[in-house]
Amino acid sequence: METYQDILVDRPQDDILLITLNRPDARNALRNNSLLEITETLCAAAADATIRVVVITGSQKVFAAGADIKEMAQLDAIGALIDNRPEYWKAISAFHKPLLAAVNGYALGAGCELAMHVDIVIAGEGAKFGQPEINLGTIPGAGGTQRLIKTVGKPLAMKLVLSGEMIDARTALAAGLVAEVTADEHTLERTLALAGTIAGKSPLAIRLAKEAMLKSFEVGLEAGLNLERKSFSLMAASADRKEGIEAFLEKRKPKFSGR
Ligand code: CO8
Repeated sequence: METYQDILVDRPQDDILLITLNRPDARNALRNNSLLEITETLCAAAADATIRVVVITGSQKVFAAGADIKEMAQLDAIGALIDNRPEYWKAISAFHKPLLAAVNGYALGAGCELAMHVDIVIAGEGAKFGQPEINLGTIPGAGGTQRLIKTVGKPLAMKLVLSGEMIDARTALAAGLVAEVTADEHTLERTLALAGTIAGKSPLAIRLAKEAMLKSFEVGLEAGLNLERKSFSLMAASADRKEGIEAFLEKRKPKFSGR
C-alpha cells in the first residue's frame, strides 16, 4: 500500500478502504497535499473492483479543523483562483462508490465541507460541526454556502455561516447533516459495520442509486425521475438483479457480482 504524508490508508476488510486523516499537529487541517492524497486514493479505489466502500475518518479529537490556515494565508486572489483545490473537491464529489465518514471531535470549515461531500456521516456524540471562516474574515470556499443550506435549510445554515458558531452532533442529526450519532468510542466501528452492509449489496445498484440521489440536488423532479426510471430499467439487464430476485425466491443470501 502507498505511503502518504497526510493520510493513512488501510483495508479493515477486503471490500472496504479506510482513509484516516493524519496531521495531528495541525488538527488534521486539510492542506492542498491532504486533498491531493485523498483524491489519488479515491481515484485508485474507483478503479479497484475489490473495493466497494470507502470510509474517511480523523482522530478521536478532531475529524478536520478546516483548510490549512497557514497555507491559505499565503494565497493572493490570483493564487486562489488558479489553485488546484476545486479540482480535488470535484474529484471527491465525483467518486462513484459509497463514501462514508466517521466523525469524532471537530469538523470545522473545510472539515465540515468534507463531511458534506461524503454520502453518509456517522458522528460521535462529542462531534462538533461548524463553518468558522467568518471568524477569519472570510467565507466558506468548498461548498459550505451551497451544500449546507441544501442539507440543513436556511435558518441553521445562515446561523452557522454568519456567526461561526458550532453545533453538536445531536443538533447535526436533527438537522440532517449526519445520519446517526453513536458513542464516541464506537463511531468508527459503527461506520465500518454500515460500510460492510453496503459492501454486500450489488455495486451496480449502489452506484446507480447514489448517482440518481445526488442528481436530485442539481435537476428538477421530472429530470430526476427520468434518470431514476432509466437506471431502474438498466438494472433489469443486470446479473445482479437476477441474482437478487432469485436469491429472495430461493430463500438464500444473494451473491452480487457487480455485472
Ligand atoms: N489550519 C492550520 N493549522 C491549524 C488549524 C487549521 N485549520 N487548526 C489548528 N491548527 C494548528 C494550530 O495552529 C496549532 O498549531 P501550533 O501548535 O503550531 O501552534 C495546532 O493546530 C493546535 O491548535 P490548537 O492549539 O488551537 O488546538 P485545540 O485542540 O486547542 O483546538 C480547534 C482545536 C478548535 C480545532 C482549533 O485549532 C481551531 O479553532 N482551529 C481553526 C478552526 C478554523 O477556523 N477552521 C476553519 C479554517 S478556514 C477554512 O476551512 C476555509 C477558508 C480558509 C481561509 C483562510 C484565510 C487565511
